[in-house]
Amino acid sequence: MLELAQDEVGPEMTRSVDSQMSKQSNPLIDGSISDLGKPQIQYAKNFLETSYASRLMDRLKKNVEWHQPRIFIYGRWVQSPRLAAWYGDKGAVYRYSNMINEPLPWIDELLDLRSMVVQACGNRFNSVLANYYRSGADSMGWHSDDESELGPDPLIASVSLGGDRRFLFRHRKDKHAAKHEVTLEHGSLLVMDRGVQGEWQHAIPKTKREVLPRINLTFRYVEKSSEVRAKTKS
Ligand SMILES: O=C(O)CCC(=O)C(=O)O
Repeated sequence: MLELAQDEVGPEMTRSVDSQMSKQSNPLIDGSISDLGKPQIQYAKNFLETSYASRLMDRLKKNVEWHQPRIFIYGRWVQSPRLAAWYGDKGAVYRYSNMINEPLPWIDELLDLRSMVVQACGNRFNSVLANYYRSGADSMGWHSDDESELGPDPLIASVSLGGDRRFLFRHRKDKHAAKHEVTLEHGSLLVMDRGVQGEWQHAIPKTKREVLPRINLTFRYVEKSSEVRAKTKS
């Protein structure tokens, strides 16, 4: 594990995981989306203390190995409209948009955050996709996190840092179903419970508004059998 340099970290970064989280006894609250049915989306606005979230954002900007992947969508290869990085346990290989992502070894900042998220959700995670939206021109197209290596019914936990962005949901099949929207704020945690990916797609649209840069971290569990399958196919 990387050692955090004391002078860069500040006192709060060295405190226990518990003290970085919101003081609520259960930091997850039901979010504003009530008619997705069960399962639910849960949103904790103040999951991280604001000052901790700000320092974490600065450190992740510097310490994550950001790159701009080429992704295959609508039948062609294009530059992804954001920076990204995939971290996880050895062997947590993740394929999406026709890319095979070998995990980078965990860095301390992400391990600490994973502990907090595990504690809040009671779910195990062996990997995290980091996305860096440099401005309102960066975005994430409609998709579900439904790759086979995530298992049939994954729970996804998503931490947001930096500028607010709109997070949209639309039903996968029912085009007439209402769309839903949550504003993802600095230091928040959004949990998409089991079943959501099968029914709904989500997206971060581009915006012309002045928005601050944003980092999003989606914690996932990549199943072992699929890791092996991914390796033998490649
Ligand atoms: O940036 C976000 O909040 C969304 C990220 C996302 O949809 C994903 O990683 O699958």
